[in-house]
Amino acid sequence: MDVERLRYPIGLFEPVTNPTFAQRGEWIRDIEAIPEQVRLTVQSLTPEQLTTPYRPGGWTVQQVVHHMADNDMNAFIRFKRALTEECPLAGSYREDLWAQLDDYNVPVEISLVLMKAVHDRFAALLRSMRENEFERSFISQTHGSMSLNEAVQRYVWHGRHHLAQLLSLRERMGWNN
Ligand code: NI
Repeated sequence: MDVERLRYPIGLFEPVTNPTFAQRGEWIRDIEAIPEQVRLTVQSLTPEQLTTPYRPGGWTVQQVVHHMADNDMNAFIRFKRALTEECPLAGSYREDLWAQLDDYNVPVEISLVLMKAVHDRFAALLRSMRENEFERSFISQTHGSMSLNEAVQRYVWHGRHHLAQLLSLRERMGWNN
């Protein structure tokens, strides 16, 4: 299997331009479900399995889980700033360097709890939003102007994307624990 397929098991992000109420409801349910799915995927892994790269040259399982929590926190802050400020310039973060910092050595359990908490807060916020609020936007330093409609979809894609990397590794390695 080629490396790009291992890296992007669900493909690249492709936003829906004018999502329906039903589509958005599905994304919110995904946001609520993903932390538990990640938990089920990694909670029984051994220390050796947790330090296995999900692809050659890629992050380990443990780094992927900590990265997911870091990304969720950043995304939640960007989102809330756009709801309360006029098109703010969103902060960036060096995910490659964050993954090298020492807090990535704490047990994955800590990020599983963190991820669940951020996702539940995010889902509650999304359920409270009026249609026109999804038109609000922020400036991403990597993607330019981004509406909250798109930001929600990116958030869901990001969770599914990394979950699929972990599931694909489990399957390739034949881990049954
Ligand atoms: Ni990521």
